[in-house]
Amino acid sequence: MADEIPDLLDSSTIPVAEGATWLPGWLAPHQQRWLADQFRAWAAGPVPASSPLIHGNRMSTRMVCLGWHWTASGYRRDASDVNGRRVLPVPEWAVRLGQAAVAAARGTPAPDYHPDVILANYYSADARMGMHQDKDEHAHAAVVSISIGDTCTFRFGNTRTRARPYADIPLASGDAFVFEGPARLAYHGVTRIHAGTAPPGCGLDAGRLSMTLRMTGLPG
Ligand SMILES: O=C(O)CCC(=O)C(=O)O
Repeated sequence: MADEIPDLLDSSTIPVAEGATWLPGWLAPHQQRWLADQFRAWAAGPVPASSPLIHGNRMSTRMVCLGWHWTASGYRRDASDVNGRRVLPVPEWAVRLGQAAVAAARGTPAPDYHPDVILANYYSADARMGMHQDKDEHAHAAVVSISIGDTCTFRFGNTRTRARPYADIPLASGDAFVFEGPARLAYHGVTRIHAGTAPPGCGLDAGRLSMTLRMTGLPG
């Protein structure tokens, strides 16, 4: 991946809100394929993909965590709700990938960005993610989301309420989305997966994979 990270400043950017930027077509097909292969390797263990419980209900995505294991009660090192094993570390290439995405969104290098957790979610055609804020982190640093496979409708809202105003964004395979600063605590979710839209060669035949990079602000 070292030489495969997209050029920092060579991608189109679409501002969605102050601090929120959509990077359509940011990753080439061979990069998407490579990331999909990484996900399959992560899902083989030590901690397999699982659907975390939220308020007694299972999420409809299948999640693999790196760096820290996420549960509805916060981040921990061991996947106590799955098999008790420690999750894999965040690979160095993923830190550089995150820095490249933040740099592309800002239009300036982002050496300050050091993601220490990846939440990778696989969505089958009927999976969704309800509107929520990412507020389990103790740091206010950027969230980077990368999409592979079927296009989804990604709803990106405001910081006050799950309701309007929001924008419905068709995140497609290879797109990245970065939110930070005034947009960091905006409510967001995935309202629909558009089955059959995964482009040939992206590494997924069906469904959608998202990789979300964050800084927890927790002591290493
Ligand atoms: O799948 C996505 O793009 C969004 C994931 C998400 O909202 C999250 O992990 O908090």
